[in-house]
Amino acid sequence: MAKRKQLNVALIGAGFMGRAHSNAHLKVNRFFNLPADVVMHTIVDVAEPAARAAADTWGWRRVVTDIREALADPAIDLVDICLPNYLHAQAAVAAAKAGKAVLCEKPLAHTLADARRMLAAVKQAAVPNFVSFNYRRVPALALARQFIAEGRLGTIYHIRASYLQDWIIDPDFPLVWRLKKELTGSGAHGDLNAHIIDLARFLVGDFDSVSGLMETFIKERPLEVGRQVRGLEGKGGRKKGKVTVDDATLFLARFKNGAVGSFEATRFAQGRKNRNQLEINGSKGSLAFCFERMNELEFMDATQPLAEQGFRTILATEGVHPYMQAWWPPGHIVGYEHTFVNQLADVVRALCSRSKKDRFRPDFADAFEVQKVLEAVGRSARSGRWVKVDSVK
Ligand code: SOE
Repeated sequence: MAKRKQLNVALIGAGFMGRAHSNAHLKVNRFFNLPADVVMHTIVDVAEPAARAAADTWGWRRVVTDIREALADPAIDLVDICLPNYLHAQAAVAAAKAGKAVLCEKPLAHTLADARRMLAAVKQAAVPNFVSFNYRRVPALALARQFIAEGRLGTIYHIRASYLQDWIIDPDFPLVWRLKKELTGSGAHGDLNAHIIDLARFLVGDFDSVSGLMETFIKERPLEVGRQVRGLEGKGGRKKGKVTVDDATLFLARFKNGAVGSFEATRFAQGRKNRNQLEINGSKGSLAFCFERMNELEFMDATQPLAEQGFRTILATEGVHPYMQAWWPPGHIVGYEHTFVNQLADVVRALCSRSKKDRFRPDFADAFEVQKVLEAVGRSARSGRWVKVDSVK
């Protein structure tokens, strides 16, 4: 039998996202029929116990604490970056220079300058590049995109998107890296608005201009002791430090195709845990989605007879729905972790194909566009003016 193509992966960062991606690497060939096998070759983390624990849990074959060792290994094909935002650029640029394909967690970087550097590096090295805006791989949202591409919504007028969480609402929640500008770039904005900006680009189109406001409700928090590993937890000490990012960012947008939108990201929406939701209204219909019911897409088709019109709920779990052929019988729903597996299946297909139809989006160029929108909103919040996204270079 002919030997199947192997894709050797080095995953960098054994924290929360490292777990989500490890699970994807482990599962992808067990559920998807793909042209290559993913090999969980190397796990990298500066903290050796964390790297060892990840290797034991997920089956990574080799443990290293220095990324340079993984990049120097000619066996490695794909570098998967799951580090805090401020470390993305250094890792991605080095991986590109080493000729590796790069998958990077979102947002692309903590600053526009770093994002630009990363884009230039993958272009110069001509390496395949992918960004983990995983919500594009929610089957119901991929279905939304199909409906829009087929013209089922007609001309799009509005997108109304919000991403609401509440995990830092306690003023004693510690000053974790996600609340320090120099490590994360921005707060709810870069963490959550980045996702809905990417989804808006996926579903509606390119941004023209934005007008935003940002607020920090809790200005000081206990300094963190220890390290976050599993998720978003954290332990605070006695000393306090300054919060240097936004707790909430809201903005209005105009799109190049004439549509308009409103966007809101906050970690202060009591009771909303991971409520990534959007509604899109077009001349022929509307779509609505909420991640807390992620298997469902609401669709209103205004071409139906008036007496039958209204929103209906599509349970996007049939084999005809995007990605669902790989999973379970209809109605056997999928969850958060499946979005990362679906995404990795698309990465593997893109790496094995030269065909345009297998091009993976979003890539670094897409994520740089998201970064420009983030930056434009920040500038607008500071100046109180509308900002053209293309004025951000
Ligand atoms: C924390 O706000 C977080 O884990 C984000 O960093 C992720 O990107 C989002 O998908 C879920 O919430």
